Amino acid sequence: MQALSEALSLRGNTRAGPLARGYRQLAVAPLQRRRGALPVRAALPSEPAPQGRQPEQRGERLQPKAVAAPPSRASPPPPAAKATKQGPLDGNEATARIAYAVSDVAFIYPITPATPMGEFVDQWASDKRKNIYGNVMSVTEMESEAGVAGALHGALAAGALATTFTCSQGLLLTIPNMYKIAGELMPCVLHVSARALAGHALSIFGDHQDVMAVRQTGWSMVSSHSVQEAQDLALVAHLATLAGSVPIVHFFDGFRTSHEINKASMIEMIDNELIKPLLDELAPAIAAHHARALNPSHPHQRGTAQGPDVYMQSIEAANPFHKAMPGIVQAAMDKVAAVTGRQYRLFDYVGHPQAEHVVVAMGSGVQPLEAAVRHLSGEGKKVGVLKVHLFRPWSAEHLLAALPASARRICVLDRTKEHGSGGEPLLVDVSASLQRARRNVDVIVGGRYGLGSKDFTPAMALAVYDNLMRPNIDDIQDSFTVGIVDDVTFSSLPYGGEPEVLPAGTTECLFWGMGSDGTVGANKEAVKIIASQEGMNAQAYFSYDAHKSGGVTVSHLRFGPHSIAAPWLVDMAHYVGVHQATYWSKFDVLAGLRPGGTVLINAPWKTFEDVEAAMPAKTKTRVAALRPKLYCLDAGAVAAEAGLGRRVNMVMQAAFFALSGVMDMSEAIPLLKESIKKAYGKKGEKVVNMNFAAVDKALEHLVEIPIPQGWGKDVDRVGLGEQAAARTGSRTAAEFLENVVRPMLNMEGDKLPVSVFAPGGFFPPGTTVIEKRSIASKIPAWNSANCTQCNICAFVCPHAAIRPALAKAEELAGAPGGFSTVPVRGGGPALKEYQYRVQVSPMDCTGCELCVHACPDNALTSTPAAAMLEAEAPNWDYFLQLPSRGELFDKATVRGSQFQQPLLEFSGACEGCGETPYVKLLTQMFGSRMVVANATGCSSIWGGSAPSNPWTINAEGKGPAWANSLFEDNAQFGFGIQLGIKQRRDALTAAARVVIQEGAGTPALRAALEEWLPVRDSGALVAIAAKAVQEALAECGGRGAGLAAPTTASGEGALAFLQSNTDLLDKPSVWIVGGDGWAYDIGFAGLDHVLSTGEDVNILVLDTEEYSNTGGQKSKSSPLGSVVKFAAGGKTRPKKELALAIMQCYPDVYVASVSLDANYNQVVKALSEAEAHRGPSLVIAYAPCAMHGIAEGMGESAKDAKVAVETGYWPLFRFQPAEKEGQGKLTLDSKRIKGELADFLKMENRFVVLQRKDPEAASRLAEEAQEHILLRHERLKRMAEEGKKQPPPAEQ
Ligand SMILES: Cc1ncc(C[n+]2csc(CCOP(=O)(O)OP(=O)(O)O)c2C)c(N)n1
Ligand code: SF4
Ligand code: SF4
Repeated sequence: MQALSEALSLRGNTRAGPLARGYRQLAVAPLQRRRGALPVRAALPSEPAPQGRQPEQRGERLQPKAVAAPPSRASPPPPAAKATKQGPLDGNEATARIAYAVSDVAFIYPITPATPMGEFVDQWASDKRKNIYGNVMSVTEMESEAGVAGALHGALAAGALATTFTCSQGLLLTIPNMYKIAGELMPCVLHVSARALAGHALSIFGDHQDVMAVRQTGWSMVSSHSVQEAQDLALVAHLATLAGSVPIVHFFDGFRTSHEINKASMIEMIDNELIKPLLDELAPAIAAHHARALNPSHPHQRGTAQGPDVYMQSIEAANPFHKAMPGIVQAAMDKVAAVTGRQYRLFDYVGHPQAEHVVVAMGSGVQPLEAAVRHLSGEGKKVGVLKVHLFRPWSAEHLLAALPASARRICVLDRTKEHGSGGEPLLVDVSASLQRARRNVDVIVGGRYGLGSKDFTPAMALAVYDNLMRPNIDDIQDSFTVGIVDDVTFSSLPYGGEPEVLPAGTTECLFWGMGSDGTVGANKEAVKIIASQEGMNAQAYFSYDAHKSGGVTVSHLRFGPHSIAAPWLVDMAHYVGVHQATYWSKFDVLAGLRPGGTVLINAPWKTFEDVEAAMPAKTKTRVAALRPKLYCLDAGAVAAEAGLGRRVNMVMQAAFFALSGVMDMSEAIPLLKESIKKAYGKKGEKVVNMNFAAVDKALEHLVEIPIPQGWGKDVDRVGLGEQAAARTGSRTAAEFLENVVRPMLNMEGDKLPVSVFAPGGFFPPGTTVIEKRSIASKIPAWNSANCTQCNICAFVCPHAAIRPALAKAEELAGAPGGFSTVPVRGGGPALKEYQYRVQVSPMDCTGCELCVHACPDNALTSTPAAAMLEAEAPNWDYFLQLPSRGELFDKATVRGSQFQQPLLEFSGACEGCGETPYVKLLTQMFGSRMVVANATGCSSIWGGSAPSNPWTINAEGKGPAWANSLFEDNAQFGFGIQLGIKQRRDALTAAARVVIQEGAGTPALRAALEEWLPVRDSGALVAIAAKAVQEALAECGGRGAGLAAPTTASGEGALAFLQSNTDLLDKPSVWIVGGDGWAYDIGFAGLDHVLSTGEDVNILVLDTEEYSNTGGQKSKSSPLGSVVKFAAGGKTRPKKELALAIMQCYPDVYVASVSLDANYNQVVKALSEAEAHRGPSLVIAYAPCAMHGIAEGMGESAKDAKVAVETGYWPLFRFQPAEKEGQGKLTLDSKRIKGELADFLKMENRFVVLQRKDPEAASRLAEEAQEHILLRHERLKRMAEEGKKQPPPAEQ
């Protein structure tokens, strides 16, 4: 094994030693009750409060609880476990169950990975589930986390038992109110799936940056390290906050704990029946909370302004409450232990009782450390790990009591980074505690790990101990990193191979799936099925790439007879499932396979030659070395035959059960079918039966592929698949693409060293050009005979994967044979010499079929991908070499726009996404001078998930400059960009005038500047004049020294300034782009403000009518009666009329409501008018989304969009402001209403679901909506009539 690892350079050295690969049982000090701990009763008041108690009124003070003496290290064994239900669940659900059970009110807002907690409580509330007080929780979604925090503060002030869930940027928005809530000593728990913060980049993944950013707010902070703890300590937090009247942040690691499904023997759900008595004991505390509430019958004032005389004393007055919290939290831990048998302490120590080397950490990272401790103890090392459960208030006494007296060398691990600090927070706290207690140790060092969910494994944990155990104390590295290669500041610790630390009998599996193929869902079900077996434990974790759909998913599954505490990725799998045949040739899918493991590939291959033909060199090396058992199964064919399209999940899952031997197939099949019923029952019997058929057929198609004897000596040949992947047509910096982008795309980004990344997080444009995802099963084939050359196919394509080509006869001489063309239609003599063709990029097409359905002439046919890939790949490569002929056409027409190079291509959006065509069109109209401020949302994810940058450049190197600031501040961010540009261009104008006045430069330059000055602010006219100035400046020789401002006194100074700022001669077109969640909710205040300023910015709202990026939650744009997340029972309030509101408030704002699929011309017109308007513009664009559940699929979304407009559901109009208020003109482009709203509602699942679930509510809401639509239409008609009476608006 070791030799093999070295040969493959995969895992480095595996630890030597006789015990190195075995699972070691560590002799841990017996769990003992700590002497001196506060008796539970004393900490948790048990006396009922007197009726009508009004402490403030009677001059009573809120009393802090007694402080617990620090415990000694001796503890008695935990009490026996009480019977509770077991269940495989993830950290979010485990936490939400407790929060729901013990709270009456929740305010929610979506943010990954905390969103599911909000979704759970919303669902349970809509199911009318009762909490332990017999109440249904009141759940309200707010417009942002700032709103959540304000509402939470209010509910607490009113005496409610209120809670919330959030993380990352959301947690940051709550900070101002966190201070208030803590300052007012309110009992409350905020549950956090801890996540990274957006700095140089956004990251939805886990670390402790967000919770560390609130450690100063005065909230207590409780850290859970596993799914089990997330549940248990959630309860501890709720109990302790009530007992101590200090609010508590309860946090656990985002994704690793929040999304890990785990059923170890210890995952036991605490029944409400067990919780109830604990809360009963706290009745006096709850009564006190009620008594302190704002109430006119016993009023008091809070939140006053205080002067220097008393402000400080008032702060210090709260000291006793905070000092009491450690004792109170421990007491709550003891209470929970009494009912569950699971005993926690503020600091839990695991390891040798006389350990010399101790690591301190918190979060899921403690589990690899424990594994390392077990491993090293097997080698006789005296090591240990101190796990922090209570981070705030920091209790030095408890820390010192838990730390073995023998500890001489201490390492503190932080899962956060504080640039510029003397050390990360946990390190600082531990160091200060030891120093202040004069506790002598030889060394304390700190290290960082796991940022943004970087995997932290036992091998890395061993490296941390190795560092600590270096013979020479001076060699111990401080402020190190582990898990990366830092070749810039050389902070990283080297680490070796993974030790075998899992319990005997644990089976590990990896599944490579595609975003939309159902693999992740199937694995979630598989883990539940396995875990439901007596004596079986299972764990599942999922990693994803950045694409919205069609991206790579890797599922990591473990199961076995013992509990599994392993929060790190599988890298020695017994089973690897490759659910997409192309992955076999694209990724190093066998990198995580153990020798002799089983591999199942979803492919039609029947022989080893078939398999080999698609094997890249790396896979050949691995197959030769690992000699896996290979199987193929044409799951695509089985799924298609069963009517399931490309959802191969059930087929592959059935085969997994058969091959993994996890259980007998006679047991597995009924369980699988049961899970199918549960998963698809809502979709009807037909879908259930289709999945049954897929399961039944799966094993018939399973083919074992023996590896021929002696095969594998010649492993250097490059497989066909690799050749295909190498065909890139790259147009951006080749080195960066090869050294950074490609490894990241190949899922090998973890191996990249620090030195390849530009500090600041900048990425070059156009990197998606090398992705070549090849995810389409069918690709459109062009029939030139039917084609009328309208270019609508290109217009609607979300991925810029189909484009019109124009070529001169002489250029066609070298074209591939299949590059057939026809004479171009129309355009007069200028186009006479050109031939026309519609060209598809087969490897970038997603097979959504939008173009096929949009083609009015039946000139496109969906054709099996294999044939199209072969035929069209050379044609596409040839097409890319042809020059762009955009200048021959008017950009502001549907047809002409599509001859312009799209500067947004091959994004990671879902197949058929309705957002991208708008933005792609924008780039075709204004791309070479566009600056985009993009709100966080789908558009920032499909538009900017490293390394995939779909924003690209033209042949001159010009293209949209794109940036994402945050979700909530996008309007202000774009506004700032606009003002910055304006200020700099004003300076340019001043310099131009000085050059002219002073006679600087050449006469040609001055003439060019004279031409430029009057048109400088016209995007349409300035380009030619700007080019002339630029050429004339180049003729002047010399180069400006980059002066910050022109020296107006000097013509030469002004000339130098012009020369160094030529990139501002063109007029940048500033676009502020985002979704409805941003525009209607969290960013509305900013949007409103920016529109009120009169500045020349353009705002495009991609209105999917829900928060699509976080999974489809309600926004104020969501329509009446739609079933969206956070409105599980159907939305009962109408959609906010944003366009009407803005027209009403700000008559100088250009406003349009558009729908690309319903009226191509109107969109082009609206975007042109918006851009030309010298003031603010707002374009609200209807964007069909995969979340809408379009019955006929996203390929038919245009049909829905048309019916939406016809029925008046989505009106089309444009409001052109006039110089004089009241003279603006509204053009109603959807003049007549045809048909009824019901015609539209039945086309989409978001409405149909309610019709099924609650027909009475559905028809009532539909009636209301119909009425609203008719009234709105009449209102728009009236406004349009009014507009007609006005004089025509002044030329802009
Ligand atoms: C302050 C903050 N809260 C929550 C989030 C999580 N978040 C990211 S995108 C998004 C939804 C975006 O919805 P929308 O604006 O409608 O755009 P769409 O995804 O539909 O295009 C949310 C809630 C965040 N990034 N920042
Ligand atoms: S099928 Fe979809 S992705 Fe492919 S070319 Fe047509 S519209 Fe574009
Ligand atoms: S808007 Fe909808 S269709 Fe588009 S990427 Fe987002 S989830 Fe997918």
